[in-house]
Amino acid sequence: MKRIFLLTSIVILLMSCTGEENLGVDSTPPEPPELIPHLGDTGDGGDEFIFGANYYNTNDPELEYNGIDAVPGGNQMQIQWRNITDSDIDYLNIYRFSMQDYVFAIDTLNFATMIDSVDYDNQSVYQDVTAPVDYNLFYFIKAVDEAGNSTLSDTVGYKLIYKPSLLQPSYNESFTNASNIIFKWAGDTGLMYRLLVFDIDRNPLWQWSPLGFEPLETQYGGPVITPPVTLIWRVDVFGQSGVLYTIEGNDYYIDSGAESEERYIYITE
Ligand SMILES: [Ca+2]
Ligand SMILES: [Ca+2]
Repeated sequence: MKRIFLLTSIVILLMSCTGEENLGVDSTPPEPPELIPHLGDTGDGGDEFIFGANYYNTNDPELEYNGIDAVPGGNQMQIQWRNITDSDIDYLNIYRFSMQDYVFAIDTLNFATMIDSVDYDNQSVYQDVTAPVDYNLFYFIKAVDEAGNSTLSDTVGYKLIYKPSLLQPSYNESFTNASNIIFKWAGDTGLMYRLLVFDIDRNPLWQWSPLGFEPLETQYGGPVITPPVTLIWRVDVFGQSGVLYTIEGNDYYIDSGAESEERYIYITE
């Protein structure tokens, strides 16, 4: 009895294999891509180098795996997803909607805008260069395989606010002593700011996080620097965080922020 069952199983297995090969058509849709919510920001974990703290480092995709976030420089939104396991992905469609677009109980695809379609080359990041400032923005993607099967991802959200304007030091300014540097910027939408100073390899050297109502100016207070050294600095701003929106029964806690342009400082002998 056992043997008959085994044989039958093998025959069925063989039949199903040849059946698929003869058809030659892939009817398996991709696994749903997993978008990464906003996990953190550069400098989270504080000024001390604490093992295991989140030192999100902006230009290293390995380290800056922090999900949806503002981008330094222009008004752009970065979205990120975990590696897609399917080996036959052809392209990705990128969708966006705001809370203003959202219509209750209507299929998301009816009010979301497809903002781009990109060839898939194993990338796990996309930058939306058309993201409007001061809107709660939600993103999802559609992965389409070579046979045309498609699957939607989950949804993530973030809100870009207005960027701080850097006032001083000016572009590429030189100093002989880092403690002579006065950082100064302007901004009016932030609940908190974070001045970030990196070395040329983008290791965080020093940070300072004043609240929005405090003077947005400080002297360099990081580790002693022996010239010649090139520093990179920028200012991140944070607005309200964890604001709850419910979309189609799912709760989203939306953070907000922006990242200034980056400037170089030369410490010379
Ligand atoms: Ca497939
Ligand atoms: Ca950030």
